Amino acid sequence: MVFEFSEKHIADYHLFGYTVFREILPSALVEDLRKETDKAREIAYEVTGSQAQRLQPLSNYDLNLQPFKNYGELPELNDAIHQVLTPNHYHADLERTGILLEPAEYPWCTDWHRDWRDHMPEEVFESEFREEWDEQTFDIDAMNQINCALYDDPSTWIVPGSHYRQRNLPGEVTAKRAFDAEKHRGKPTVSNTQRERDCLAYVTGMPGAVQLRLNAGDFALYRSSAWHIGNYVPYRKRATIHDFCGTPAWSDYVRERVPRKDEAMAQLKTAT
Ligand SMILES: O=C(O)CCC(=O)C(=O)O
Ligand SMILES: [Fe+2]
Repeated sequence: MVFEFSEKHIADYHLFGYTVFREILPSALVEDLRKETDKAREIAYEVTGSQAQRLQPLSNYDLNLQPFKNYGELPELNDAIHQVLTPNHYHADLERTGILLEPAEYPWCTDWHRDWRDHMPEEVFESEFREEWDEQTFDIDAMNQINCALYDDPSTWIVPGSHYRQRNLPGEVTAKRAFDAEKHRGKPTVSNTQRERDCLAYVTGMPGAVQLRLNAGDFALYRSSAWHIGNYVPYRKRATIHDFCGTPAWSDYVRERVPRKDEAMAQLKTAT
């Protein structure tokens, strides 16, 4: 089916925190991109090891970037993004864009998280970033991210509607904390099948979680402030373009906040 934009994409984005532009990539482009991501996979395993989750940013590696540029310029896609977000939003800055990949050896999952706030100790978030986070929750310029699947990809799960909640629910905190690095990420001491089950049990332990099922050529736009997770198995080939979707001002802000976080972390370390 040829992709057709509708206002439901806008309504869904606000209500659930994500929307999918189904089959928006032409098949010839998917094919060109798959060829390059086959190379990206080899490079990622070499650079990061056989459990690599991603290669990012693409511009750092010896790849033919032309198909990614063509993807970035797709008029239907840019138009759909501009309608859901604003005309100032752009994607496919190849100095940021990455590819998410399947692990080569064993299943694993990330922990349940909300990007940025869960990438630092809670006290650092609360003292340094809480105020701006609360504002960004309702700011369409902020916290937009994309996954664009080149193969069918059900790896990402999300809690619909959680993007609008500034405070976590007790059950969400409990579900997140059930993550065990040995059990869900490290080299398994159990079979791959058991590891897969253990990860799935952790993933589905989050209240309200739904699986984001993408088909090849689908483009998902989502609020990175929503609860989400990646759950990976080696038997399912994955090459999913992963990117932020920002305005120039948001891009500057994202760069500016990193040293602030580093400083707050260093201070916390000195204080403890
Ligand atoms: O694999 C995915 O789709 C999600 C990855 C993710 O959320 C992350 O690495 O922060
Ligand atoms: Fe994330």
